[in-house]
Amino acid sequence: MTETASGAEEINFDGLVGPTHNYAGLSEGNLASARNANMVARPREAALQGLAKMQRLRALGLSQGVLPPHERPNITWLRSLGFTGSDGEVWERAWRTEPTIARAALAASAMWAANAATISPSADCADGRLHATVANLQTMLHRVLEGEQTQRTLRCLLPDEARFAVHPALLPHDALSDEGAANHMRMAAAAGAPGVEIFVYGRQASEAKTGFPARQTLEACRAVARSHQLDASRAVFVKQAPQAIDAGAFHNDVVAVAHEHVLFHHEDAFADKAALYAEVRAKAQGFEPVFVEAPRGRVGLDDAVTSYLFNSQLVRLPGARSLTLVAPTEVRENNKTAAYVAEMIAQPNAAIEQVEYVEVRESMRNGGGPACLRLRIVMTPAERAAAAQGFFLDDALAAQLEAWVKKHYREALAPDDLGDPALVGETQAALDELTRILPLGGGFYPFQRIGRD
Ligand code: SUG
Repeated sequence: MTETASGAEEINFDGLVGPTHNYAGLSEGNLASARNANMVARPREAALQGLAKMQRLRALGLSQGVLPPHERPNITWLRSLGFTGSDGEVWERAWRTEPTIARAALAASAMWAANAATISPSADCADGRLHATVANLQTMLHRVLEGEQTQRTLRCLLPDEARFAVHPALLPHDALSDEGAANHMRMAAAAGAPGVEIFVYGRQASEAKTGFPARQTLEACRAVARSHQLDASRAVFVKQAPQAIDAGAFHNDVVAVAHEHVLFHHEDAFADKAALYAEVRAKAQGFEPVFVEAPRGRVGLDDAVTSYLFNSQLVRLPGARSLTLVAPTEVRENNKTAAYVAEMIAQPNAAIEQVEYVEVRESMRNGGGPACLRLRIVMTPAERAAAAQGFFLDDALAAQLEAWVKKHYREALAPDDLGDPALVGETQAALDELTRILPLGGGFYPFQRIGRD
């Protein structure tokens, strides 16, 4: 059951793809980002695919929220680095003289809301509040810029401090490297029941670095668990297998996903699977964990990473006996993953008994599947009522957002278009209008507050 006696419900909040969606090859260790660097991006299609995915989940009977894109290009940041002139001039000069900085300032990566924060439902937290810690995303220059706005967004969404604790990002340092919910899973008898929170890290701060970046440290995981006032008897810290990171699983959610009593994962996801199973079994309250493991003989890590099989959303549709996997269409296009899924759902008494395929190809090309695009927030009815209502998607809001995308977004963004000073005015006009569609308020985006030149 998604709902307990308390009526708590897991709500997916998806990041709305921003108007500067592009392929800049910014993320070392993210194979799709590297492979598709400098491709022509289709921002309008990307945003519409994201909205269609949200609407599909609503049509299946699930609640859905939406989070706004960030201000990009990030002119405020560029000014802090000494660029001057009109906003268009700042952008044109930065693009011409500081390509690395400018590309980071343009990235629409806040769309991957799984990296926005780590969320602990109130049922898990000693003070009975719902806790959120903004992710510092310090591994990648283009992503470390996200924390500031994410914090303001979450404070808009979760305004009541008696019910919600929104913690700022951990100090952005290598020792406290934190990528939010992408490296965090929760298992529970039902959404509103006390859960086992599983924090997945790639390295300890003291460990020597080899291979692709391990973006999450154990120290960051423990800091989040402490701040959220989790009971040690229900928190688990587990190391990601280094070979998974080196195969392109830059976040745990590329090789594992959990919902309620089910953990679906690749055989090579964790450094010590047996220890994880034993600890989760010992700490589970009121439920028997079910581990669904995809063996490497059926699905190689390479297939997991190219298809994003595990970057699916695992959900319980209203009234359903078992769970549904909301998977990217790439899983269906890969013979091995398609066959594996067909067989998995056909098992008698399968824990995951249905699959729904969704098309988020523009996001996938940058290494973001259906699960990357959403931040899960479990809310009790009282918390939901206390949250800002305008972030919850309904048909009217979806239609407004769709019209807004069609009005403002370019159809295509080629590498040569990115330095165009006109892009600044266009994106600012779009975001300015968005503050009147979502409950962000005037002055939400820095360009609205600062009188320039
Ligand atoms: O951080 N890609 C993102 C993808 C994040 C996916 N999120 C989860 N797995 N939860 C990243 O690597 C690529 C941007 C570019 O290259 O233009 C990028 O940032």
